[in-house]
Amino acid sequence: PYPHLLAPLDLGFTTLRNRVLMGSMHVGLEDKAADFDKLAAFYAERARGGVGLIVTGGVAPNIRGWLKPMSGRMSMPWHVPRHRKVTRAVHAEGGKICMQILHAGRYGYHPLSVAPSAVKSPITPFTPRALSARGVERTIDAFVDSARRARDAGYDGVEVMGSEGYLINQFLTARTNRRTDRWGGSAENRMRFPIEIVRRMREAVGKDFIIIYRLSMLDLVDEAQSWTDIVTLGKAIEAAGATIINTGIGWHEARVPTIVTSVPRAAFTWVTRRMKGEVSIPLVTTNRINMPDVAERVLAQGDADMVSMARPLLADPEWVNKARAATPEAINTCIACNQACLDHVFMNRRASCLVNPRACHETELTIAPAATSRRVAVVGAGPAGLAAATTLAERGHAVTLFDRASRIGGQFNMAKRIPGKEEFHETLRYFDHRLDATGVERRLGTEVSADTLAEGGFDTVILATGVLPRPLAIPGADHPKVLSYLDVLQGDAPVGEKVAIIGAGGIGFDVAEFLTEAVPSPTTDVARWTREWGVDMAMTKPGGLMPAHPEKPTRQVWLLQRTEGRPGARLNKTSGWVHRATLKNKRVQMVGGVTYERIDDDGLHVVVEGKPQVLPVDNVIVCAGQEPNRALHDTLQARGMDVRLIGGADVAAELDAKRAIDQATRLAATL
Ligand code: MDE
Ligand code: FAD
Ligand code: SF4
Repeated sequence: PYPHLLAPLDLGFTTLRNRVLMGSMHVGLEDKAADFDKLAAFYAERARGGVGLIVTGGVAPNIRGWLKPMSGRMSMPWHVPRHRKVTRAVHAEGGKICMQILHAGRYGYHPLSVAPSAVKSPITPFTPRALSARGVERTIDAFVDSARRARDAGYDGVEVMGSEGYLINQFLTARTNRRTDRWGGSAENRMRFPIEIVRRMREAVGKDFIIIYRLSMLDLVDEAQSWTDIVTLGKAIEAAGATIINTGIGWHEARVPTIVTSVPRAAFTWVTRRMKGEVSIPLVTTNRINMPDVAERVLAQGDADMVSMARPLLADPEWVNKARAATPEAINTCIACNQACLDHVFMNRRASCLVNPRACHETELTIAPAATSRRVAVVGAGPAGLAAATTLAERGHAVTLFDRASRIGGQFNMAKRIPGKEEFHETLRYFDHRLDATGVERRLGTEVSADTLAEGGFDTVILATGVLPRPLAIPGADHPKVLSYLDVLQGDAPVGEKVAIIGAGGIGFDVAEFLTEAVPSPTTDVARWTREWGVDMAMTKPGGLMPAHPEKPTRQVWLLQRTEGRPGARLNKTSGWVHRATLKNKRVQMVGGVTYERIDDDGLHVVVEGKPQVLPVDNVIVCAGQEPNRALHDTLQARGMDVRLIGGADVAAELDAKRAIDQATRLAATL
């Protein structure tokens, strides 16, 4: 299976076992020496899973290069030994690993940050100090010194982080480099910094050490590098001694999404493709590649020599082994939600994975065979019930899974219908496979009562019965034009041309996208999607941006909330801005501080900023929160049964599959 993906890659002095590079991810375990046993276990599990080459999360070459105060760095003798734990663990599993050297420059979230010029970024509060000419030299030395120490620590190589808007990128563009010395002023001068880093690094580490350079191939910001300059830089980096060139897409401050779930699969491999033939060392492509067929296609069509995947290996450490075994259906697919990985890292929390709570918790959350087998009933086949049932069965318990619906998935069956959330299908495909693989007995289309459960002879009942939508309590709430999101997303109720949505939480936003986007959505088509977001595939101008051409909204929608302020402020950190921009493009009126008066034939009567208004809508859709559905709990407990609550049935909190799956897995790991 997958002949291109699984082919070894000969680098001359060493050979990688396949074409999968695990992309750099800061997971929150790299900053303290005390966390390195956990970090080693995390990487070892991925090496055991067959990955060709791992790249660590970014390590700073000096204090000024910190991402945040006390970030991990590699600049002192005592930084080396802790990394040996990681390299030994990976090598013991037959893997290879490179340490990424990342200098944050003006993205450093601390007052000591430096950059080519004192230009603040729009997404950090600190203005960097401009490096002196000596400071530039010292920074290059720090990169080289880090690489030397990485070699001492047993790494097979390093990756020089030259993209995503970090320090090296800041040197490369007029946007951030206003210098007039030999490090700025002309494109050639601006390129000197990374070229010198790679050249001196190669001299210092010798020939048989991997140097990956992550080249920013599409900046997606203004005043960026032109394609001609990027090619010139790529060639110079090769000449300076790099072994592999990896692709970087978009600065962090770019306003085009690059990795969230609504970005099409393999949406940017055409960028790497443009570099093919310009350099002769292997090229790695990246972004939103998450399944073997996608990776194989990208390589077979010649876009690159390797694929980088980061989050997909959080979701499933066995990804490569499963591809090799030709069982892609067994892969726990990354749905690109960012909820447990990037969102956590941006909030200074340890990363994990929504679909795999063991990620980065390998030593703490272990799934071992149970001492004694129990008979367990799991009621509800939503994410919580599915995670609990399969984990319990894997441990040797006899599990019966009930749902009143005729199919598994619970609310994920609604989520997967939202344009841009097509990936949610994959989680249900995975669980469908895993239910069979672990031997869970399915009893679908079965409304469960306390009697059925009492008579079933179960030792334990796990209630994963989810949530009930909170009803609306205003005059006219029973008007025929009022629908709940269930009516729309589950019941396919017809919806008119003009719609008001009450409640602008995650579900309100999703419903607004559902009502205004065409089907199939641009997420299924790279060309439509790039046009919609203003990405110029011809790369005519530096940065690769062109005017955005949003597709026409299919309805006129008002998205309303009672709370003052801008709707969507509480959406997730790294994806919320994409949802807000999407609805803005669809001309959805987003209004905060709304008082709802009543609903009648004329529409929805509201008061905004003290002024009464009538929104002349055909339908009002209620997305006003949810309550736990625990109807069975008290009766079962009164009968003396061992009953547990998980997921939405325990705490109802809108978009919370992360909590649901985590809680279910942890409970199932200990029963
Ligand atoms: P926000 O609310 O979106 O923006 C704040 C305000 O700034 C404005 N803004 C801009 N104005 C002009 N030009 C721009 N380019 C620009 N960008 C933002 C906004 O409009 C807004 O103004 P307002 O509307 O309020 O008037 O920003 P936020 O502070 O909530 O955060 C935004 C994010 C940083 C989360 C963000 O933009 C991010 O989601 N971007 C995409 C990131 C991404 O997906 N990158 C690709 C891969 S991830 C990766 O490679 C590695 C990640 C590791 C972590 S670090 C680990 C360490 O501990 C990255 C750390 C990055 C530090 C900046
Ligand atoms: P549910 O998924 O609600 O499952 C409960 C199941 O129990 C149902 O299948 C129901 O039929 C069954 N059941 C109930 N009572 C009985 C009974 N008596 N007998 C038999 N069966 C019964 N979350 C995120 O984290 N990220 C997202 O991006 C996201 N997007 C979403 C988009 C939409 C449109 C919606 C509606 C939800 C979204 N969610 C998202 C929320 C997520 O789906 C829920 O957090 C999650 O489904 C909760 O899982 P659960 O297993 O607790 O409950
Ligand atoms: Fe992928 Fe979501 Fe898991 Fe992150 S949390 S690895 S985006 S599935």
